[in-house]
Amino acid sequence: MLLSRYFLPVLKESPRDATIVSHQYMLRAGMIKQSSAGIYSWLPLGFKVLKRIEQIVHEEQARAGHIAIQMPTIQSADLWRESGRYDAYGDELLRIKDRHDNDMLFTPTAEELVTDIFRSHVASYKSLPLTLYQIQWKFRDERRPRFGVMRGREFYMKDGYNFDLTKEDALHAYNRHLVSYLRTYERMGLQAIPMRADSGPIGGDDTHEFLVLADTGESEVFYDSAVTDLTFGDRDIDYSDVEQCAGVMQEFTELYARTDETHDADLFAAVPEDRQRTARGIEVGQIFYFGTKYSEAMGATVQGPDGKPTPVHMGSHGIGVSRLLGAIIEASHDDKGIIWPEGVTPFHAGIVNLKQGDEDADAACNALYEQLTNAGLEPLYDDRNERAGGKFATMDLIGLPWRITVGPRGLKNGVVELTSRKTGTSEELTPEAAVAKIVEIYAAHGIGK
Ligand code: 5CA
Repeated sequence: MLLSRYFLPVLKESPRDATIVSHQYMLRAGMIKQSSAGIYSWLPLGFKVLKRIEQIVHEEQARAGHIAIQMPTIQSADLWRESGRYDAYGDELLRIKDRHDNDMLFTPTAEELVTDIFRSHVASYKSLPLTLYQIQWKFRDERRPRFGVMRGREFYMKDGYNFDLTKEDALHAYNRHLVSYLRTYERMGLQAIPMRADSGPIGGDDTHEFLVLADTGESEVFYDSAVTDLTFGDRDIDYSDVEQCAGVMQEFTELYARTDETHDADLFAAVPEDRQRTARGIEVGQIFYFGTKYSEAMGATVQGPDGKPTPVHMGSHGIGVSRLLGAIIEASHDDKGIIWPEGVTPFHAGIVNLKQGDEDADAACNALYEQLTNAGLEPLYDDRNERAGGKFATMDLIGLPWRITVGPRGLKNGVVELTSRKTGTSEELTPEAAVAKIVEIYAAHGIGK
């Protein structure tokens, strides 16, 4: 993409109503624009990151054997009356009337609708296990929408639903989700710690939230510092292997890690004192096992091996896709702007031409652009006729992990400058070596050709 042709409405000043850094940078980098409280338009740069995150979620869901569907955002109230949640959900549920005076609602989550799809089409235990998921806009009429995409009213969420014959099978689905979420977040450059939580309006007994530690997080968390040493890495997981998934689940949840809702002072006191930590965390996902709560209320049964109708065991599993942009920025930024992890960056490298119009500099930039593109990467070339300082400031603000700076002086010596956004360190390399290095770094993340 040529910056001169892009739509990147950066702001010099931070808007006054933005109090946390991710919100400020998302506005300043021209990623989002508020349309009303807690509701945003996604401008090109923000939309690109949203799609990168969505793509990682899809890939990891596929790896775990889950099947993508898409359900409507507007649903009939009748299904919600069957489960009892039409009234129980309270003021966060946006209730709507259509022209025929039918009660409708904007989906805050989709347990009812997916259970209706299941009961209409699945009759036998032989079709199980089954996990259906979607990535879809949700609406919750939050009392205090704030912090930009962190607590929106309209937000983008991955919601998945497992259907299993027995509790044991459903607990495997729970563990499988936990494992696949660990991998999903790590690909985004995040450490998200599973913590025992409270189930709220979704219901059920077993639930874990995934928290990214950050000072601006809305949850207070208590944990054993040893949990932050755990990494998922490139483990080879067979998601159908019950014991393997249970083993990983055990490994990542046996140390003390809880949100304030489930915090237990006595258990916490048993953690070695020098490892007791209290911090803030951003909830980027939550998994639930709620057994037959919805299947019994809505008659979602299958014929079991004994020929008898059996209500299915279910759970639901969410990832805050749009919230993740905020969480990633909270976890990865400095005073100049965002520092995108390679896995989610909107563009893979920025090319800064120090002397637009100089024949050699223009030719070198065009060649770099072409080589990176041919390698399956997306560069952003700042080809504007602007001061170098302004170009650097924009690149730092939008946070591309790698910047190649091209100027006539360096080119006389056959070199360009490659700068890491994260460390700020630069090295002089031939243009070919700079491209090769960037290609190699992204290849390690499975990105590029
Ligand atoms: N049905 C279940 C699982 S799909 C469910 O709705 N879970 S949830 O309520 O925990 O939401 C899933 C994730 O969506 C949360 O972990 C959070 O990351 C994100 N989320 C929830 N509310 C908001 C909001 N108002 N703004 C942005 N993200 C949100």
